[in-house]
Amino acid sequence: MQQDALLSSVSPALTFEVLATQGRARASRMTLPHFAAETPMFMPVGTKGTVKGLTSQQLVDLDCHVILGNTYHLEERPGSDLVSELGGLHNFINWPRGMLTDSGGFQMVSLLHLADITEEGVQFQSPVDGSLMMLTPERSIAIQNKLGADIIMALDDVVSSVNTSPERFKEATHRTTRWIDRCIKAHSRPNEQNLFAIVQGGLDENLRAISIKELSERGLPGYAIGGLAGGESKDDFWRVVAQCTAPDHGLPSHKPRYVMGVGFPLDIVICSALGADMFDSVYPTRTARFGVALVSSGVLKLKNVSFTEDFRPLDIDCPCMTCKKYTRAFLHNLVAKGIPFAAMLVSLHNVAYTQRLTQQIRVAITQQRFPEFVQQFVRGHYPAGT
Ligand code: PRF
Ligand code: ZN
Repeated sequence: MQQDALLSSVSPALTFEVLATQGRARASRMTLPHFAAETPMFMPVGTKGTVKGLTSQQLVDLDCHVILGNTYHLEERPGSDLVSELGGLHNFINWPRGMLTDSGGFQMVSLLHLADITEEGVQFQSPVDGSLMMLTPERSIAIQNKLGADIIMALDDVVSSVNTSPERFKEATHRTTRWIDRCIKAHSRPNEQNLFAIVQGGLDENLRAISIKELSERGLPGYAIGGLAGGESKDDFWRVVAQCTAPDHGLPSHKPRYVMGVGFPLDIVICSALGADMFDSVYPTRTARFGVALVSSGVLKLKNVSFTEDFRPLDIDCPCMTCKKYTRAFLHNLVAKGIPFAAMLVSLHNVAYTQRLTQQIRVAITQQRFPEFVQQFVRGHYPAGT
């Protein structure tokens, strides 16, 4: 049955329709060139063109709607020219659904610690061969235009939300606005790819307000909330997300809102309650490689000897292949021996868990029982007295 949208926006390559709301939370459909995605949604990260440990088919089977690629890692190897010659990133990695590429600056700053940021762009030294690479707004967009993802991200000036001076936050906020205009000008495929802007401003309410206002005026198909999930307190994190999603003076409510770098289940639930629609993080797959499984009571650290004779699945209610076929005892044995197959099996389960969580959120909002869902989720994770 076709539902009428409560709020909607139409851009050349993206249609966003809010189908149900409860409080600030919303369940929406976001139609992209390669897929009609449902939100709130979690997007697994495939930094170098693959979500570590999982095949494209497994990601389709887990009902992932959009996955992430990264400009810097793909440009470094195999290079956007080669990917473009092979028909774009979708063809190259054989992924039929939605794809989003991040602009690259954040990864250089956060992972490499070798970045030098100026008005021109972000310069950094390749950890592979020491060569210098300069990522300007124009270059980031040119690379992303060649990769061909459904959603491309603006180059933003990202600074850590902790241990940064007020002057640097101010500079980064205004520079991000100046760079969005260079990104918009450089974007050569607005009918096929959607450029999202990224709100910055650290934990400062005034800077965030300026960033929200200036970026919203650009009328882009969607908006991201950046500069969070980097070690600030939960109170600060949720306060800034709440400001960015506020009905008054927040980001446009008829457009998708994406909180970058969020993958902890609790954060996905709370940010959805605050009105965010999209999330991404390496957390489910990275934590799987450390032998940590996500379950309704929190996490299972599979290295723990208590699992030696535990013949239950990771999660009795989980329909994933790992839970259908393998016991905790078997997984513990693989993890304890450092066998890579363990990482694959636990990654599969963790992505399944995260996808199921967002699906449950969407259904709960649609059925107008999201507050009860949040209560039940929190009770599962934090039993009385803990
Ligand atoms: N900017 C970009 N990518 C990101 C972030 C950001 O602020 C975050 C949050 N710190 C995760 N990924 N471009
Ligand atoms: Zn499972």
